[in-house]
Amino acid sequence: MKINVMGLGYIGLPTALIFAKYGANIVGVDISKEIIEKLNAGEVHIEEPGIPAMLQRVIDTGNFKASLVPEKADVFIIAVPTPNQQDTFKSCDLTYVKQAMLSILPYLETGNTVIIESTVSPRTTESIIKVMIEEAGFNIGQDIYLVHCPERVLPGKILEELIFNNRIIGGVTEACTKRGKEIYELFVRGELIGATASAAELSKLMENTYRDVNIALANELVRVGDALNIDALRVIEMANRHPRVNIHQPGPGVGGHCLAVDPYFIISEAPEQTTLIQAARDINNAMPQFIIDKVQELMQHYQSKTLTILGVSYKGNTDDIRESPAMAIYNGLQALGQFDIRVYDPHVTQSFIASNLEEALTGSELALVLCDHDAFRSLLSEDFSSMEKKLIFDTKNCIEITDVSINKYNLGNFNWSETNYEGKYAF
Ligand code: SAJ
Repeated sequence: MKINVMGLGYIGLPTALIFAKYGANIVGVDISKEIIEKLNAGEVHIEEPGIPAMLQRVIDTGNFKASLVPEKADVFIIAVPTPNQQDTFKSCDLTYVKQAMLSILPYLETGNTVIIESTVSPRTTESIIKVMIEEAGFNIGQDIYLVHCPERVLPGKILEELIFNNRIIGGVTEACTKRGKEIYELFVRGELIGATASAAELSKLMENTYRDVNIALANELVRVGDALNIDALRVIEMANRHPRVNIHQPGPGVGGHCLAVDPYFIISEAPEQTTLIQAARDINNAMPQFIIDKVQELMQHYQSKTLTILGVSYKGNTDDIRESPAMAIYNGLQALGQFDIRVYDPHVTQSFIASNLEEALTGSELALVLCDHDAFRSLLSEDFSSMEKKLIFDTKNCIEITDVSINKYNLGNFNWSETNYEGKYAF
């Protein structure tokens, strides 16, 4: 089986490599010359466990090559980004999907399968992609098989989840679904769930929306606890011991290219029916400002000027800063012009990031933890010894230090008043 994978980013590259590992002949296509050259030289441009070794392996076996242009093949998989548009409801931007489709049309032949893995608005495959292929002279379900097979893997665990997660195979016709299943059977060990393309699109979007709404509930609980002087973290811990309750973890906001993006694809198609989804987005979007306000209070209380941000990626153990709430907090604090701000992140390479933790913390008066990287979880009290004031504000509740010489505030159970009746976290 020969496959063209269009788009070699966080999803396209692992997908291409895993198909190659299981014996398919892969041409990975991307519009970036730099990415193509790097990959063909065995170098990876994204951070994801297991990918560098797998790339080397499939280059050695001759099952993978990267190219700027597609080739004739049996299967064409589209895994390009679909960012939000700048319109009222931040709807789905199909520019890259359409470009990828146009670039494969000259290579399409009867019997080929086209698979859309990119996240798209409900009904896109049927009403836009199908029409593009039909206009090129093909019948869907007879000449060309068209399938929406949404990616649902968790960054950080992509290779494992690609194999073991259940996979939705949304065919435009039953024949399309059947063909889609035959393709993914090559490596998927989870169930291959047959569906219509439209139901597959909405399922993918609702999965991320479910998580976004539940995180919003946790973040709202933090604000309630803050207003009522109650430890929200303890509330979450206890409530989650009920057999049917699973409150998610609060944090400095929701980032990444999925949870902070996908709910808008539903909102834009059904604005009047999505009041809850819209409210959740607003709550999560407001978290960076909530953190900035708390940092200002802390800095004022301790009469401090210098602070160190620990972590700027959108979540732990990734270099991805897309839609990162930590970046919004960094920029917001910078814009205040009141503080001397240092930044340290072992995963992200940017000019404003200090080269090591000690350099970032020496002389600092507050360590503001915005990411739960493993490298931060394992920090010891000694790691903070060069600070001018030993103060930590942990918005991810991941630092486990209990040393009494370090003042640690957690998001969810800090108490900013002098009259904290539990006395635990009062200034
Ligand atoms: N977050 C919280 N509290 C939580 C969980 C997450 O604040 O309890 C934050 C994270 O810090 C991060 C954001 O939410 O900023 C998103 O992180 P995530 O780990 O929930 O998800 P993603 O965006 O890395 O990956 C999601 C996954 N979707 C689901 O779990 C339903 C993944 O399976 C999808 O494939 C991926 O989106 C995608 O590509 O759509």
